Amino acid sequence: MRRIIASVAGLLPTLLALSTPLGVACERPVGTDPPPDTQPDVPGVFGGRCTDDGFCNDPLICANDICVTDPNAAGEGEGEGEGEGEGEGCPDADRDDACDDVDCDDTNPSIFPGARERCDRVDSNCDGQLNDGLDCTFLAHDRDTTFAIDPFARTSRVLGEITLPGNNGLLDVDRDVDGTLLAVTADGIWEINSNGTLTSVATIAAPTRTNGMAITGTGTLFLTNDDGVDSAAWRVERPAGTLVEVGGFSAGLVSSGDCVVTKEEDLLMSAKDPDNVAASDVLVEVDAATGATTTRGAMGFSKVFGLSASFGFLFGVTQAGEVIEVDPATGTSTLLFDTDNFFNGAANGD
Ligand SMILES: [Ca+2]
Ligand SMILES: [Ca+2]
Ligand SMILES: [Ca+2]
Ligand SMILES: [Ca+2]
Repeated sequence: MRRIIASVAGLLPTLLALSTPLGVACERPVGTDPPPDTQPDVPGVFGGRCTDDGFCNDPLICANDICVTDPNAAGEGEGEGEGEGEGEGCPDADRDDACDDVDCDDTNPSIFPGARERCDRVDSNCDGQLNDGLDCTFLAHDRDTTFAIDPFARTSRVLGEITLPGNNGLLDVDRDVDGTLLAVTADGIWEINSNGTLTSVATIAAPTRTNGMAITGTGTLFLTNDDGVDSAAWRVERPAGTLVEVGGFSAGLVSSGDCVVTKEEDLLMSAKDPDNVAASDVLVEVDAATGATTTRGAMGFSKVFGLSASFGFLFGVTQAGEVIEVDPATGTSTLLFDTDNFFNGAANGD
C-alpha cells in the first residue's frame, strides 16, 4: 500500500491542449524535439517525458529525456507514419501517428494501436480489451483467506487460505519494498509464503485492536490501532520488532480499519467517530512524526477495513464486502462492485 502514480485525470488538461483540428497531416519532423511549449506531460508519447524508466511507445525512442521519432527508423523522410493511412493528410487530431480510422481515441495521444497497455479503464492499444493479459489485481483478505480483486474488471476470486499460527486472525497485510507480502497478527509480523504458510519476521505484541499496516517506499512499517481510548499510529523498528508509538490521533477520531502510504509518502487512514461507528468513515492524513490527523473528507462508506494504493488509484474494501474507489484528495468514494466477502484488509497491487 504505498504507491499512487499520477492520476489519469490529471493528464486531461494536457491532452486537451494537444488536440488540434482534424485534417492535420500524420508526418512530423524526424528525430527532432517538439517545441517546448507543445511538450505533453504524458509519459511515452511523442514529446512526453521518458526520465523515469526510459519508456516510449513504439516506434518512438527516448532522447534527452523526451520521446522522439527514431531518425534511423525505416521510412525516412516525410510521410513515415506507420500503419494504414500513412503519408500525407490523413486525419490525426491527437498527432500520435495513428490516423482516426485506426486510432480508437483520436483525442488522446497515449491511446493508439501498439501503445503499451496499462491497468486502468482504458483500452490503450485499441485491441478491444481493457487490460489485455495484465494482472491488474490487488490483494484483500478476511480473517484467514486472501482474495485477488480486479477493480477494473470488477471481479474477486479466492487466492488461498492462510495457515494461521495459534488462534490469531490476519489483522492486515501489505507489500514490502522488495515485493514480499507481510501480514500482522496480534503477536507478530509474518511473511506470507506462496503456499499460504507464514514465516515469522518479528515477534511483536501488537497494540490492542491493531487494524492497519502500511509500509513506506523506504521500508518503514507503520501500524494503526483502535482501542477506543488512545488510538495511535506506531512504527515498527525492524528487524527487532520494537514498537515505537508515533503519537495519538486527534480527538474524536479512531482508526477504522486500515492505513496506506502514498507515492507522496502521505500516510492516509480510514477513520471513524468512536461514538458513531455506523456513520461514514472519513479519510484522514496521519502525521507520521506526531500522529496528529488532518481530515481529507467523508468517504460515504463505513468500516473501510482495507485501503490499497494500486495502479495509480486508491481503492478500498469494506467489512460489508464492497470494493470502492477513493479520491485520495477528498476521501469521496464510489462503489465499484459488491462481493459476498467480509474484508479485513488489503495490500497494494503494483
Ligand atoms: Ca491519432
Ligand atoms: Ca490516439
Ligand atoms: Ca487493450
Ligand atoms: Ca488499459
